[in-house]
Amino acid sequence: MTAAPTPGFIVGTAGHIDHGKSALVRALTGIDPDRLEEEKRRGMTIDLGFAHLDLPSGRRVGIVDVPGHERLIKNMLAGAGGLDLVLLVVAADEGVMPQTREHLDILRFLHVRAGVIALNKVDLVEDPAWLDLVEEDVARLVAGTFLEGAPVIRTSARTGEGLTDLVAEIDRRLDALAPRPGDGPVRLPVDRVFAMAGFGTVVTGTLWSGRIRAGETLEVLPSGMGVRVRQIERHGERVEEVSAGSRTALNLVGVERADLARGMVLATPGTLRPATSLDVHVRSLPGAPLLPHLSRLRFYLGTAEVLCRLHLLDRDRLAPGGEAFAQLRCEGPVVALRGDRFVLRRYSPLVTVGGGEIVAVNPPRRRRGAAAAAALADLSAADPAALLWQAIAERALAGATVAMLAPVLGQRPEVLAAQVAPLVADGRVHQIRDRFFDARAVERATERLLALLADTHRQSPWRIGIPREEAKSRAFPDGDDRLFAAVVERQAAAGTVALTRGFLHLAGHRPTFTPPEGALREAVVRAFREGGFAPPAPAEVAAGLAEGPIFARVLQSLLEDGTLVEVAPGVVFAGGVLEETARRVAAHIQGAGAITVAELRDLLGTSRKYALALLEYYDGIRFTRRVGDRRVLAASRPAVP
Ligand SMILES: Nc1nc2c(ncn2[C@@H]2O[C@H](COP(=O)(O)OP(=O)(O)OP(=O)(O)O)[C@@H](O)[C@H]2O)c(=O)[nH]1
Ligand SMILES: [Mg+2]
Repeated sequence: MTAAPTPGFIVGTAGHIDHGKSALVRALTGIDPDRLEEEKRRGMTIDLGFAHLDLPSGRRVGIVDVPGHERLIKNMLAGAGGLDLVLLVVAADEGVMPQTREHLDILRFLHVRAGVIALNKVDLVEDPAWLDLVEEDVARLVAGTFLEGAPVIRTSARTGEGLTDLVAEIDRRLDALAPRPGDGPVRLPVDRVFAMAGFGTVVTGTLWSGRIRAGETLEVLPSGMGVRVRQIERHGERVEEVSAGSRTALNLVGVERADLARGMVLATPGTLRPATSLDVHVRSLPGAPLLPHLSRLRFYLGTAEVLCRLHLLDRDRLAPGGEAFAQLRCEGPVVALRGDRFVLRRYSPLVTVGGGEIVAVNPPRRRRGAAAAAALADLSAADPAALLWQAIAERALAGATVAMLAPVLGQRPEVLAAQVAPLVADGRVHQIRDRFFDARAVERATERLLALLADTHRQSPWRIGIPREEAKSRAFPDGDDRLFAAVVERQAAAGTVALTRGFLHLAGHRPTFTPPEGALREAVVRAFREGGFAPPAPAEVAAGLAEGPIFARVLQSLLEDGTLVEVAPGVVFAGGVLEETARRVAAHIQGAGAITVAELRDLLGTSRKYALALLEYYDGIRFTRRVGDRRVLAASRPAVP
């Protein structure tokens, strides 16, 4: 086994049909990229072809050869996604042609970083002035693009002229390129799937990021199916591990050929999530038609093609050459990450109309308007820490673990754990066990809680406060329970709130009563006390004393502070009476071993209705325990129920 391979580079061809892309690949590598029988018969490339090239520096690069035919742009797009450097081929006899332009447009949208231009078939041109003219044309074409200033090498795939220079220039340009990230999650858009006799299913693709080791389990997206990598091939050689920037063939276990197709993505499990809605920045080509809001377009990302609609946010149409923040609503799942580049083509006729960059994956629906576009612009400018903070903020009071954030941000959980630490340290994010919360959201909710308590005290000074659970659901809707507990604890420690009989209240608050309320409280308590073991129904008490809201208020206050206890709906005992019955129940059970409803009825000289309500109440608070139709004392009963 060798040491971990360094990330590699992929060189791709581009250019008009018949300009000699495949011929150049063959001349440079000795490998014919046109592998299909139909391609050989028709003398044109139909689908992607692959080869590899050893450069003078000693590095071996993967080569992707694309078709030039205008009807095969879809295949070209599947190959263009993973390129580091493009070899733009322009036939010297024909010069710049429509797909020379269209391929260049696509490569610009995809942010291909570097390139070399081959002015090919120079053996067919005798007039050097013509070559100069074509070269000027090419210079005009690439002016203002990533190919401006790129070397133009005059070549002939037929005679071999210029090929040494071409190889040297490719090598030199790659020297200047930073390698792809090898430490990110695995991401491999599938470009080919086939079954090999006695070998099972094989997929090929360009590894965009991360590294894959033999034996590892990957996830197929969008289906989410798990697959194991049995064997890895890189440039036709078996290896134990591949890194980003490699043409890769994987022999997979646990999957049928029919379960896989071009357009799918293999990824580190849990790091990517299919989406149908995307926040994007789009740009339309100067020569494109006007694109109205809701235009139906074809969306290309990686090796995938999906239909979508363009939801313009701050305008009704995108003018040719214009740019805008927008949403794409896709008709099928796409596997995308922030920062990915994509291409848009018209549904019909099939022409490239634009492209752009993903700003957010599965974003909330945005109401159209300038504010939505401005929010998207801010989001697009945010740095990784700000994005992480925002992803946490979007989870509001429910909070998120790094494992939950990983697919949202397309990062490994351990990378996110490192990124979140400074946010916790500087107080922007609260951590409770393994969950993270936006400090601003917690702050707002805490203020809401204090305001809610103050409000309640003002409106209902006779109440102790608000039941803890009700306070949570009103001030911390959908909030994490541990977060709420932590906030209450912190506020209690700071002396702002307190908990009494399960009611949350501001620390200084005590229930207060108006003189009529105070008088009524005494009268109501007296009525229930006098009822003893057969207390009156609340409605009867009300009828004798005071009807209406004042009675309801006073009764509630007596129930909340425990002066009265509602043992069953409509059955209310005075607290002291209840203690007396409990003492009698306990004494009876200790003497007789158990108590029945009839025994308690006789013991209290009351009716069966009260005896039953009392015993069920004692069962409920786990003072007694029911065994058949008798009650015994519960093992760990409250001292005084
Ligand atoms: N004379 C001459 N012919 C060439 C040269 N390069 C390619 N050809 C011929 O041009 C024709 C097209 O070459 P390909 O390599 O298939 O062209 P391509 O760009 O790959 O075409 P597509 O893949 O269909 O877009 C073939 O007949 C080649 O033999 C060259 O440098 N000189
Ligand atoms: Mg070809």
